[in-house]
Amino acid sequence: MPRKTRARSSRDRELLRQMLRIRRFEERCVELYSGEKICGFMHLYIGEEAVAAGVCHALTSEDAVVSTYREHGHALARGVPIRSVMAEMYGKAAGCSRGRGGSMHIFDAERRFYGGNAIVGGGLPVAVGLALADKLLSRGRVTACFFGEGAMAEGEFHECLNLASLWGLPVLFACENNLYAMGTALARSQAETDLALRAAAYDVAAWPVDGMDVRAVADAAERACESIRAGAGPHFLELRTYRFRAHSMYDPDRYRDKAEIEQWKLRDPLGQIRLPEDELAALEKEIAQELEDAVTFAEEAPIEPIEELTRFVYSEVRP
Ligand SMILES: Cc1ncc(C[n+]2csc(CCOP(=O)(O)OP(=O)(O)O)c2C)c(N)n1
Repeated sequence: MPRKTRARSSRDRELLRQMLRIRRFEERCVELYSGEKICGFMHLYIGEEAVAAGVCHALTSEDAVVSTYREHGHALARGVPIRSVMAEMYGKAAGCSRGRGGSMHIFDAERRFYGGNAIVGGGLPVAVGLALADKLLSRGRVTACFFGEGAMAEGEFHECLNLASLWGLPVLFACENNLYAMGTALARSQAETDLALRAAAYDVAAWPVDGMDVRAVADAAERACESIRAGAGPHFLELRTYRFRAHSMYDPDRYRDKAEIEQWKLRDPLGQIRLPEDELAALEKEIAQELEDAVTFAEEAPIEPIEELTRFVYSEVRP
């Protein structure tokens, strides 16, 4: 069980702040979705915040992050400005992907946040390619790649782990094991459910972590990053977590027992670090203001003019 204790350090406070920002951002997105301000697919991260907050805390601004379609939390924890994330959710041109990507394609090359990817497992080769470039250029950077346990059933996962291990690439494979790939439970689709063991088959250092305990996640990510930077090659963390909400906004969520969901909610990562009441209230206020500013920004941002719609389809540079 995660330890429910008071914040002891500035790291604890920062981890709690990031988790709370992600939670409040997504709760607001649900309201905006109901009001049809946000459209299209939307996958919520609520319940899994400790993973993004803990892993991103171990990275430097030089490192890279590659994510999935459930990436609002990774983007925010990475430092992608909340205004540009919210404007992207609205499909506005001021969004980080010019409003062309929406919820599943948050992208910010300046912060080395390389998506946002709708394809299950699609980020894995991107991460391995980024890490290969870093290794060839001796840059000493880490690429953190988030993906779900469902992606481990994809051929890309096996190809990527093999190459990353063979070439000693600086990748942190951060597997978010929330036990379900859409409506399919891990044990119903995979013969071996010990995910670290599967990664270790490629001679990659791998171990499981309590993904509901943000301190445990941050400790594990720090340890893995230190080892990767020291040249030990890729590392794999199986982050055991749970999504409190359905797979996406369209999922009626009929494949899980309600009692199971309630059981996991008792381990809500946000409840693990306690702050004195006045400090928590101040933090909530700060986040609410940041969020209101982001919503106002997105509301007021102009929609891309129709004449621009065919831009960015083909290269505008003529050879
Ligand atoms: C290549 C591919 N196959 C199938 C899908 C449809 N699909 C979208 S999400 C998903 C489940 C993936 O589960 P997991 O990787 O565990 O991530 P989670 O959604 O639980 O975060 C599937 C099968 C897809 N987007 N891409």
